[in-house]
Amino acid sequence: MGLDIYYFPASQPSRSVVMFLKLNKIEYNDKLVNFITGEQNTPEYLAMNPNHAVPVMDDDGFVICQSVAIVKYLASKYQTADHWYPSDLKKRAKVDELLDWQHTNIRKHGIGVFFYIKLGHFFGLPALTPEQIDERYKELDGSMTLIECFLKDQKYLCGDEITLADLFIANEVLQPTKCERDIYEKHPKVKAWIDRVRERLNPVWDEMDGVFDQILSGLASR
Ligand SMILES: N[C@@H](CCC(=O)N[C@@H](CS)C(=O)NCC(=O)O)C(=O)O
Repeated sequence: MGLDIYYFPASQPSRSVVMFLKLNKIEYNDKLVNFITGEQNTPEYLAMNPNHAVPVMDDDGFVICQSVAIVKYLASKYQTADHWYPSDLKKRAKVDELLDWQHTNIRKHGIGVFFYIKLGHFFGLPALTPEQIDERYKELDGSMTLIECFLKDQKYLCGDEITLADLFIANEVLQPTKCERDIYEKHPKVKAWIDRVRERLNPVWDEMDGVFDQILSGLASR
């Protein structure tokens, strides 16, 4: 029993949850679920999460199957540093605003590039045509431009302190950087922010990114 976290490091919301746990020194039991080989589709896993996805948290029998809800629960339960998810109503609403945005925008457009180029064939999807690839990068470019607007002249997305919004959005941006094109070419401001986030979260960021890279290298040889 205790805090069980079902996750896979090639999954961006999984990395956000696990990074949050590590950064806040919260003890948990590692439960790896390789969604590329279909481990999320076993009857036991589906009984816990019928939506067959990682991450999932099982806190002594209390199960939550959405990454943002998991991290908000953990932030409250362990009373983590206020900057992650501020108690101030208006500051918190700004973090929530960006967490909602990430799910419907950068997440969608980052996956549109990364998932279909790197993982699609493991899920039986046809390869994208060059025109489709261009279109996917164009959509991602739109998300990157929005991130620049959100940043204004701030250090982080919601001001001068790092929040859950930076953690989740940075992990979404990381995903398509594993493909061939340089997504930062037109967006140096986003690159500078990612570098700042990485530095702020290290060594945890590099540790998780390294495991993600190992998974991708293993896939390339299959
Ligand atoms: N909204 C969910 C998304 C979870 C999700 O889409 N997970 C992907 C990996 S990033 C997955 O497990 N996919 C496997 C599947 O759908 O079968 C969250 O934020 O937790």
